[in-house]
Amino acid sequence: MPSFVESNVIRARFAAALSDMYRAEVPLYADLLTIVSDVNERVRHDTGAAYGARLDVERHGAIRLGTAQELATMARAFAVMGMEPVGYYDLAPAGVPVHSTAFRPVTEEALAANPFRVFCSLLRHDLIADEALRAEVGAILARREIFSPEALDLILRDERNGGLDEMQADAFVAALLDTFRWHRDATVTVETYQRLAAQHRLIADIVAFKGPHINHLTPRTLDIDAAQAEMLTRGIDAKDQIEGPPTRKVPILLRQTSFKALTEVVRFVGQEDDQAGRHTARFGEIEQRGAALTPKGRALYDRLLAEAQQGDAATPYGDRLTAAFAAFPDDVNTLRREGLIFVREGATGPEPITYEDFLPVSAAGIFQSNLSGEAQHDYGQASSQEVFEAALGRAVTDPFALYAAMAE
Ligand code: OOG
Ligand code: NI
Repeated sequence: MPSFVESNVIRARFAAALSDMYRAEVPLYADLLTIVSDVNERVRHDTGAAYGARLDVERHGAIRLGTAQELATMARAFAVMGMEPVGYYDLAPAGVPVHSTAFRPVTEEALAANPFRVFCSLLRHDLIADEALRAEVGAILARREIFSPEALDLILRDERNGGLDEMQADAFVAALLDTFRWHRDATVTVETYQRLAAQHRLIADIVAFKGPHINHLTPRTLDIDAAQAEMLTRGIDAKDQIEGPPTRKVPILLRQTSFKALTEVVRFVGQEDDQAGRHTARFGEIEQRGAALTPKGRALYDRLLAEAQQGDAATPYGDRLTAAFAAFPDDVNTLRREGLIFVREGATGPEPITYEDFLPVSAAGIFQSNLSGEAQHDYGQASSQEVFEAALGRAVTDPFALYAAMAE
């Protein structure tokens, strides 16, 4: 009987390897890690609050895939690491031609072992209006294989045998890491790249390269306002608006801020070395996580956020947000009594359950902040969760059901 490496352990190794790779490729990310770890240290010291060891390694990443087949295989690769697709995010209403899910561990035990999660988007070919270009995109993507033969073989072994041994687990981590790597060489000519980018810059990012390079890796901070202030002090080009709810005593959901994408040197097909092309893809982001909201709490959140967004443009957005959220209770007992948050019974009373997912409005803001100058796109409202799930090869898990189970 071979002894298998736990999926939690494979996930932790993969997340660490990805973080090392990204740190080497994107120096800004190393700065973010330093800032976040300093801030977290200070908050822990000042509040005396105990946070599990998961916080020190907590990250989420994001990738964008081109085809249903890539998504289906990626789901199998994540399954090796105990990560399931949770939630459906439709980005089309925000003018981004993708729909997405988040691959993440789902049990309390697995989250405590390592909470690594990946926001994973799939290009919606049906939203490419130009028919000839849509066909070309299909043909370009059909020619690429984003997984190495070793990775495919090890996924299959895991499925057949029910796990991977030590050597196989390490080989799997190394092989899958290659899929997330940045490639300087594009797979298309500069002319094709420009036609793709003219349709939508994100389409060029998804289609013109060998694989779905990881585009950011986000550490979790205990105080995003402090971390944001520290960024500005260090001259980092942060977005001026934090996405999500305002500062509160009891944090809810997710607050995020991101930093401008890097301009990368790339080489298009047929280009000489000295004709370096340019592409912007990879960026930095930090986030603070708060309590998971019940459907009732989420409805209130969505209503107040819309109120702030539609409010008087003469009032600064931050003020509108604070004013709107005055209607959202801000102490654990009231939040619990009114059924707005999920809680578990801890040693010292009710403890909010941490939100482990993403927010489509914030995600759209993150996409947009890295597409400055991109025209507004109107893709209408037709959501297609069924199409996404058919591509995925299974249904996505409902996040509310997971929180409800943890709250029992
Ligand atoms: C993903 C954007 C979404 C977040 O934190 O909401 C995201 C992307 O740009 O590919 O990562
Ligand atoms: Ni993100």
